[in-house]
Amino acid sequence: MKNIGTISLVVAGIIIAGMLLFSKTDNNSNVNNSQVASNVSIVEGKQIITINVRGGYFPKITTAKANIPTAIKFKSQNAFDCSSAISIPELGYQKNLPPTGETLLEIPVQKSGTILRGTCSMGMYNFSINFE
Ligand SMILES: [Cu+2]
Repeated sequence: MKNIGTISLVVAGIIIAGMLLFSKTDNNSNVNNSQVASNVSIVEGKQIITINVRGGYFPKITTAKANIPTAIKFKSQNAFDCSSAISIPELGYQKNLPPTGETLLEIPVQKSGTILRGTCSMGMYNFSINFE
C-alpha cells in the first residue's frame, strides 16, 4: 500500500510539472495561431505544413498549395493526451506520435479543392488542410 502512495505522489508531481510547462508555453502558441499562413513553408520546392499537437491540433484550418510535393510536420510538445494518437483517414494514416518531438509525413501531391481532415483516435480533436 505504501508503494501506491508513492506512485500517486510521483504522478501528481508529473501532472503539476506538465501544467507549469503548459502555462509557460501558452503565450507562444497563441502568437503562432494568429499568424494565418505561418505554418506553411516551402523548402527546396517542397511544401512543409506544420501542425502543432497538444490538446488538439493547431492551426485547426490550414490553406496550402495544390500540385506540389508536400509533407506534414507534426510538432508535439508535452502532448500527453489523445491528440498524439493521430489519424488522417483519406491517407490511411494512423500513428501514435511521441509526446514531444517532430514527425514528418510525406503525402502525395494533392489536387486543388482537396480537403484533408485529421482527427485524434477518439474523433474529439480535428484539423483540416485545404489545398488550393
Ligand atoms: Cu481524442
